[in-house]
Amino acid sequence: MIFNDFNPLEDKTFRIIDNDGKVINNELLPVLDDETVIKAYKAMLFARTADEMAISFQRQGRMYTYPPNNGQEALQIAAGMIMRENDWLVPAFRELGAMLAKGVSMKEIFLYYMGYEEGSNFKNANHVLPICVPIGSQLLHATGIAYSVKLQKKDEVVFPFIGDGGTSEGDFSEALNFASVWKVPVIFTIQNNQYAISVPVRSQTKSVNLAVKSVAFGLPGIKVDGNDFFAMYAAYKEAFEYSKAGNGPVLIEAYTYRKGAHTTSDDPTKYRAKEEELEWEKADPLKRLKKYMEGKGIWKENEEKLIEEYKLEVEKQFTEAENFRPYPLEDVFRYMYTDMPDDLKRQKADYEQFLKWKEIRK
Ligand SMILES: Cc1ncc(C[n+]2csc(CCOP(=O)(O)OP(=O)(O)O)c2C)c(N)n1
Ligand SMILES: [Mg+2]
Repeated sequence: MIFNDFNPLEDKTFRIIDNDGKVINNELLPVLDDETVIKAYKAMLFARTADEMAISFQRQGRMYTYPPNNGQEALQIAAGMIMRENDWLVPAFRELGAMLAKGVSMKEIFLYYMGYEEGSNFKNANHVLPICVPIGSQLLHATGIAYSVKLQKKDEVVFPFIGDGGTSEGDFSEALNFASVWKVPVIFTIQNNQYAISVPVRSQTKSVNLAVKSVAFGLPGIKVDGNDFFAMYAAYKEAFEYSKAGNGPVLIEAYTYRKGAHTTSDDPTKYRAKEEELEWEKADPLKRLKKYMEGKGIWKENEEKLIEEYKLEVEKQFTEAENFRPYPLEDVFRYMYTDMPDDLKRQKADYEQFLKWKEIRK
């Protein structure tokens, strides 16, 4: 088992290709045909293109605050390739690649960031929970779903995601603990992108790494190079087989880097050095996988042309989202309860008054 060979207590990191795309661990290289590797790269490239366009649309004032994913594509696409239709994706808010891989559309993603409820109601993606902003809470949902899966003897595995900062929340420990005690099928992924907004990991924990937190709760854990598509794929594959067979949960720390800002409201130059960003640039997941493919002579596509195609597709989906139905004030208050409680009714009436007052003042 790979998990046995990379003991997080010894701070080992599981890696298969280096920054130049060279295989350094041939023994554990997953068996994937060329076509599948190319498909994975294209999915990563699509996710990156879509992400960059989302930032641009936000900058144009055409949608609200957005959390960039640039740099975190490999681990997300690897997870997406392992998840089956009935497996559950339980995202936080920086899982664009995994959501796309599960069948969520960019139109739905855009609708979410325009405030529409329909941006959480995925038409062609099965078993995907809505984006979850209250840090850590989604892990409890994941353990709960897995408990129900086990109770109903279903063949489904649950894939929740959390950030490095999220591991300091009580919810993280509670979810891992009970998933382990109940021996339910959950694969927890920590996207350790080194920061929680401006707070670096070293200010977050005294643990030697984040995977080691699995030890206390009695489940297998592994720290993986999150920018190494092959290592992430191999780790997920093993975790998946293990959990699916009824052995209980697994914790994967995907060691990666958030290349962009925390959100479009953040400025990372205020808290991190350019040198650090340049150092991580060398480990960029797309560059690494492309170098691997070039080394094998299997990458023959015109990348510029591909990006142009992807941009047209994303643009089309954005236009559809932008021309969606009007946004009534009612929607802000409507979806939390079946019957709107009195205090929300009051808030809504107050806000309507305020809008009227603004209109009169014009
Ligand atoms: C319970 C809770 N506390 C605080 C916040 C504000 N907040 C939003 S993102 C964030 C940092 C999250 O960092 P991390 O878990 O590392 O995820 P990342 O943003 O790096 O993907 C915080 C503190 C929140 N959304 N929910
Ligand atoms: Mg983080």
